[in-house]
Amino acid sequence: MAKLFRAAIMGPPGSGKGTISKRIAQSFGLQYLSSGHYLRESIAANTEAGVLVKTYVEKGMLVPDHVMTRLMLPKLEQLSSHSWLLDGFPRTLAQALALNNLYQLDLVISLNIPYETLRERLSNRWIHPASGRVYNMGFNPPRVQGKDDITGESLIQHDDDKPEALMARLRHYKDVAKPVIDLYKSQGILHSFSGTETDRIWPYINSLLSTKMHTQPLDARQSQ
Ligand code: G5P
Repeated sequence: MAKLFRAAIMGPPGSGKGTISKRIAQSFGLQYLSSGHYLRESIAANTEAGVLVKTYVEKGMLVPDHVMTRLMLPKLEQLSSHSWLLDGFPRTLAQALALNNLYQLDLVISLNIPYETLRERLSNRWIHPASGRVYNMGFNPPRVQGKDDITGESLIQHDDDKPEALMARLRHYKDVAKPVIDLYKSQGILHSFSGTETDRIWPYINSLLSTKMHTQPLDARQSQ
């Protein structure tokens, strides 16, 4: 059996973690787990965890570490026989250390995107709440304005993309991410990518993953 591959992607709100993660999952067949999507799903389903995390997410505040690890680590246990990619977890040093106790990551991608780009992207972002599909009115618009491509249901904006919450999210990110980035740098698994366009960053990430996983992307294999 091929060795399992464990990766995480980090970056400030709006840096393209979700967009890139979906491309990685599709191209390389990794299971993809987004902490933000999982939290929003729990909120929408009004689960016990959803009720607990709702106020934090709406204000753009980080959910406390013990709550996050209690939610995410059991999800990972369910994926124990799969290669996976984490989007948005770990976010803090405490989360990274809790993850480290259970799994050795093979690779961490860190996205460095200028502030102005982040602000513009998030104010144009629309979501299909049931599936987590993300649209951007400029970069990745839905076929019919305001409607999900697959279901035709209405799109919404996140409460945490509204201006006050957004500023708080961007400010916090830097402080909290620094020790996590330093940890992964010291483990020799951090790969940073800078730029203003996901489509320009993607080929570098695609090529890195092809090398690290010693495989070609699924779409390339299928076309052979
Ligand atoms: P999330 O959901 O993890 P964020 O805030 O880290 O939220 P977000 O906002 O989902 O991350 P992203 O995934 O980095 O952003 O970016 P994306 O969604 O792919 O792209 C953003 C927009 O830009 C989209 O509309 C996309 O189409 C567009 N776009 C992408 N590339 C380009 C491009 O090249 N050009 C253009 N023009 N547009 C582009 O977490 C949400 C909340 O959950 C809690 C926190 O409260 C958090 O605020 N939470 C946690 N709390 C504690 N610990 C954790 N580990 C937590 N994880 C989540």
